[in-house]
Amino acid sequence: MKILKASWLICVDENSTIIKDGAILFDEKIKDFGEIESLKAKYKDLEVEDLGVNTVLMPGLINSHIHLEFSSNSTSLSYGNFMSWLNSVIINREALIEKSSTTLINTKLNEMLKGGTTTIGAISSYGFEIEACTKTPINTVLFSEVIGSKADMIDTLFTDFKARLESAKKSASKSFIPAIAIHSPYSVHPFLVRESLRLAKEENLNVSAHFLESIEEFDWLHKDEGKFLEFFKNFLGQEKSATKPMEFLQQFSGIKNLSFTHCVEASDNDLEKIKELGAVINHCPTSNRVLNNKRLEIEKLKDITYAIGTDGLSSNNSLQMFDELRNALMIHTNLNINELSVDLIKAATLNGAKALGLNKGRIKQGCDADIIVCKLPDEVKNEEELCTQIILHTKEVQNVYINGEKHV
Ligand code: MCF
Ligand code: FE
Repeated sequence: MKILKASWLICVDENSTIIKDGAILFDEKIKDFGEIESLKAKYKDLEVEDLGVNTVLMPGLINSHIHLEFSSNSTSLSYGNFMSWLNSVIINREALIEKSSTTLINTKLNEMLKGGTTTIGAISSYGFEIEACTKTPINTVLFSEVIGSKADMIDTLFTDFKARLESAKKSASKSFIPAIAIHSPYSVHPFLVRESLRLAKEENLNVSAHFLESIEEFDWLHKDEGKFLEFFKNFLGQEKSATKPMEFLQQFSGIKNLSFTHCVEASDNDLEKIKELGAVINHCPTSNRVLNNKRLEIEKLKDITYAIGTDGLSSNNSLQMFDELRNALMIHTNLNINELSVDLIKAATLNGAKALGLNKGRIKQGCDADIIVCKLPDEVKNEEELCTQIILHTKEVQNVYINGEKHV
């Protein structure tokens, strides 16, 4: 067992507790924490490792929504509006997937680890990132994705989805947890939604879905019109949406660990339903900016929990959580920066753990010891500014512990 001591300890709890000269005692779980002097007095025989000046101990970062399969993209996809992006995905998808090798995904995971990410929620359409995810120390919840709305294809699509899920299940472990993603209300046939949710309930699997990220999706789902009408007519000969947003949401009742990604066009009623379902919103600020020029109004969410995801390199220039947090700070201009920073750190740790159903994301007795150490360039005098300064100044972290083991 080990005691680590830093200048600050961010606990991430209901009261946003921050402890000056704080310390944590842990093996694979957190055993105790508090002010260094009280821990020293309690555990006289244990050695203390002082992490140095201007250091911060906090829970590891949880990237609740990422697509590793698109890791080879940098400039191939079009940004600015959702339809251009979608068309560019259709054109470039095969080439991008081809280039996203296990070696490339390994490299990305390693960079993420150095940046303080200790857990990811990875959306998987093909399953070829499984190998890299089972080898990285980063905890992975792997969401096998069901997608497709063509009626004459549903049997094939469902069989393929189940095969991918089964292959993920073969690698299941404490740090690799198979789960289910339903791509979105517009792209998944109601039969596939129903059957994959049935499976999720039977096997008690986490579920995640993209939900109302573009105005085009809103117009199509609510009114059967807009740019999606053209798209569906041309590609699938379909003129009516198969579901309404509320009908889609209703089907998720009874899922324990549930999250919806984006939700920037969700109505007040939709948000009310999301709250009732106990779901978490995965907030991907950069993706929303580049694909849809839209900001999730987090100030309207009130008691809906939101977590932070980078999405994939298909809609971001970085997979680093601290880059994403900096972008979040810059787009939510109507909120007090220091209060927002405290909220964002919680979103990137404890709320991510809620989205993924994990006993992580906070410094509390009994929680998994996923801990990072940030090193600030200089002294922070005001506790109120600590989270802001960390978000502004951290690119790589000093140390990373996952399940009590040191990896950086
Ligand atoms: O979250 C972003 C934007 N919205 C929807 N899908 C994706 C995103 N990044 C990657 N995707 C994937 C999705 O999982 O794109 C594929 C799906 O497999 C094509 S369908 C839009
Ligand atoms: Fe996504």
